[in-house]
Amino acid sequence: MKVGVLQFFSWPERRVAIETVYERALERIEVMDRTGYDAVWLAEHHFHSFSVCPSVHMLGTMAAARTKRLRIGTAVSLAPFYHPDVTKQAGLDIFHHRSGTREKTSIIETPGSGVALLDYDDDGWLYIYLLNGSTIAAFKGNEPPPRAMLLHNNQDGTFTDVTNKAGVANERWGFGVAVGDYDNDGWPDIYVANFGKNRLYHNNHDGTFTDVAEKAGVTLGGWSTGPTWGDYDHDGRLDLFVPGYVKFDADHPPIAGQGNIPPNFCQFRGIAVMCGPRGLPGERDHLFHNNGDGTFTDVSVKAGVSDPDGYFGLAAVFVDVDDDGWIDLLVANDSTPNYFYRNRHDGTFEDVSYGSGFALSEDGREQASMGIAVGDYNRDGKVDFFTTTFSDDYKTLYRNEGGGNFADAVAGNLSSARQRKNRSSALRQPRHRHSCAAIRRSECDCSRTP
Ligand SMILES: [Ca+2]
Ligand SMILES: [Ca+2]
Ligand SMILES: [Ca+2]
Ligand SMILES: [Ca+2]
Repeated sequence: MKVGVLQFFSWPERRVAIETVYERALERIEVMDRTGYDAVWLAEHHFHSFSVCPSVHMLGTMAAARTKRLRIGTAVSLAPFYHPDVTKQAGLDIFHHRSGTREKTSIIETPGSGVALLDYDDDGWLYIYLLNGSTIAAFKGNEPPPRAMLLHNNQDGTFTDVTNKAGVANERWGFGVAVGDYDNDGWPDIYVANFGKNRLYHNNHDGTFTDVAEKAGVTLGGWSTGPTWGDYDHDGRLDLFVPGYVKFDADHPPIAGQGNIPPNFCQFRGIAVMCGPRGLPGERDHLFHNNGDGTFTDVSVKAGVSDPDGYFGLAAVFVDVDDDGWIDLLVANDSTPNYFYRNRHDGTFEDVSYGSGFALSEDGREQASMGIAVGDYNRDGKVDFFTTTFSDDYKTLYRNEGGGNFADAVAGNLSSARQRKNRSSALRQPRHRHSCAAIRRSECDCSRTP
């Protein structure tokens, strides 16, 4: 049997007269009829969630087509959203992200950068700040560095590059950005996490920014990644957490088999690739307390969030996980256990990563976590989390079960008994960067690189 499909896209078709839709559809059915088709499916795709019935276009075509020899079938699919790509018409295609070379010979060339949406001039419209990466050549001053881009919203669906006027080109190797009004002047400021010194762009209220990171004491200087703002101590001022990734020396990139780096830490599926993060020394994390006078104090150790083992942090978020009115802190770590720090309400945090179930996947395995999305997906009033991971691994949906406990909702096929067993097993694992070796070999591929 020869079967054809005639598709209807309900939303775009509404711009065309019904008669025209019938005529076009019947013309195609005529062709199918003449060319040996035995049957045709009239398939309708809806682009909104409130309509699941066949449209008049499809029903009319059905009625008209009954006179034909063809057998007619119908199907309605539901696509809740329609996302046409408007990059070019919005003027956003002028931005080009760069990160090293195509060969990706070192780990610094592999992660992406980040983007922030902010209304920096308080006109009620969101603007786009796109971070850029860099190259080893640019980092060493041998070529112009790639630039970040701030795109002004023209309020007509298009954007204009205002980077030069705003003074936010960064021109460093960017890996994360977070927006927050740290000085409570009502205007959002921008923190940029780089490889090398970080930026704190203070909003001058006139469409321009000034980098005050040095004066504020938040430059750091290693490899910083996805930062987050939050007032963890309830003093009314936003504080800043900055995860660290890997200690990397651009002049002496890690080489397989040298130093403390086993050759299999620089392989992917048996093929030699860049080294890391396993085998490389990790960069620590930093919590900066806002002093209220334009400066910050690094309180990481005192607060209990300094990451003394140097896990490979890529993203962080301040959020009240347990609904006690105090923000807690989550950190997505690459190839190492994730952190969940519970706010103790006294300026310090309790590390409940393992007991909560957030440190490892349901089968007791550390994943290569790359990012964290926040939202209450099951509408039970408790905020849930979705972490992105490396290729070949599943992305984990952490369902918040209340009381600071998570369940891995993706690996839901495991029995609750298995879950309890794995969680208690995880609790016994040593908190060590290479805990991979302590977990059963069959559950952990140590040759994997991110
Ligand atoms: Ca501000
Ligand atoms: Ca604070
Ligand atoms: Ca809390
Ligand atoms: Ca929930």
